[in-house]
Amino acid sequence: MLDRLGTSLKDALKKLAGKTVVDRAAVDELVKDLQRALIQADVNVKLVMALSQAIKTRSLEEEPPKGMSVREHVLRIVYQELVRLMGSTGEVKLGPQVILMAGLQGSGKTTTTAKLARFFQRKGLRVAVICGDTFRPGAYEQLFTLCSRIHVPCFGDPTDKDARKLVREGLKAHAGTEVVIIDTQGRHALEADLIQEIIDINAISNATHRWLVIDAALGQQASEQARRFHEAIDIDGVIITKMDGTAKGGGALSAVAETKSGIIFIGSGETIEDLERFDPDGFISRLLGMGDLRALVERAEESISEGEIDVNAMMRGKFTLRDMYKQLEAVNRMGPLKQIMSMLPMGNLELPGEAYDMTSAKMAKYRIIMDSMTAAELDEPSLLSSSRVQRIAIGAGATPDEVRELLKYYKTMKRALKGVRGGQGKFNMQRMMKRFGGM
Ligand SMILES: Nc1nc2c(ncn2[C@@H]2O[C@H](COP(=O)(O)OP(=O)(O)OP(=O)(O)O)[C@@H](O)[C@H]2O)c(=O)[nH]1
Ligand SMILES: [Mg+2]
Repeated sequence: MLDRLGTSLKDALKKLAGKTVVDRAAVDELVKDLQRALIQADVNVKLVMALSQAIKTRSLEEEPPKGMSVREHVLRIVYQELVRLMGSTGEVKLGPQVILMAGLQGSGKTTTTAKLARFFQRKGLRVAVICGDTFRPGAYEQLFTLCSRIHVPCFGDPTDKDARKLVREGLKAHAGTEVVIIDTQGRHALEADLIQEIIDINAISNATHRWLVIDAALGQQASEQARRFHEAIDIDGVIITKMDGTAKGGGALSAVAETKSGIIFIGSGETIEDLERFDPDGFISRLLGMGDLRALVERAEESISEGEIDVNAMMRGKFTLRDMYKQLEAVNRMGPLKQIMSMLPMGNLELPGEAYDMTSAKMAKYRIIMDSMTAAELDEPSLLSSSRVQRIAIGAGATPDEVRELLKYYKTMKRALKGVRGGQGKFNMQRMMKRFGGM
């Protein structure tokens, strides 16, 4: 979305490379590029002008800190001003809480409810959701389907038209669950009865948080919505969705930042994993191509914390299907390889397409197939006779060939690990896994 901004800034900053003094012409040129990119991203013109002025003044008047090149000096100022434009982030507590989701129709409330359930689940909290949407046809099925994939209980009743009652019952049903998320109905505009309903549900649920979901494609108009919902139920966090599908993301971000409602998460895709904690520093540093190692550390920590993969057993040559499953899970929790790469300083590095393939569709399929296996089979893959392969295929909605393909992949992995164990060359599996985990 703000990709173009990143690219044009990098080009502009290149022009400053090797310079010994900050000259007005170079800064002017850089600011002009920056303005063009920000306005294309739908950032409010007034904000853009204020930012341009600050960058110009500071670049020319502030003394570059000792040991800092002209390029670094300007880059630092551009970075600081952009971070300021993006505002601050709100706090997300990892404890018992009730979260009320609000937002207009199609903004992404239901999808985000499931993504948040996944987020808290990964942090080790028990999560449940309530479908408080009695307006949209199929609302309960949509939420139920998303949540059952991650084994999160979903309360609702598609035949009941009383959202207030559903919320009351849902809270009772989920009593004792640490995090309860309430999905609500959306309309194409802020109608009076919608506002009244959300006010009532807020009172009934005594919600700890009221989070507003906004579509990034709204651009600058996002501020109006943020303001109106804030007036009704005192929004304490905004989630901007569909950042992956619009060029106006900068507008939505800066407009919401200006209303002083903290942006807490960003939705960047349709899958349940496509939710990122919003962090202005990280966001801008990634945009400027400086890499965001912090975000990566967070993810890597989560993925390895369970310590599920017994590297030592693997080194001794014991590598079962269960180990492979855990491995795939770990990679899955880290998010698509492509996303991980973009967080690294060498974010532009191109990987061959096949490298990504294994992390997405196929990986999901393999996991489903392995879910149909018994514990004994996972521990002892040699048990897998052709009749068992047949049974597993049916259970997983796959073809026997797909099951055999997985077994072939498993054998290849096992052989590769044996090679590693044999100590051919300097490659050290344990060290590699550690590095992967410790990044
Ligand atoms: N690309 C992309 N699509 C998203 C994202 N978040 C949600 N969507 C899609 O947006 C559409 C609407 O999302 P929902 O979650 O149903 O929106 P909602 O706010 O619950 O809509 P109503 O229940 O009708 O008010 C769906 O097709 C989602 O898959 C995102 O971050 N990126
Ligand atoms: Mg919905």
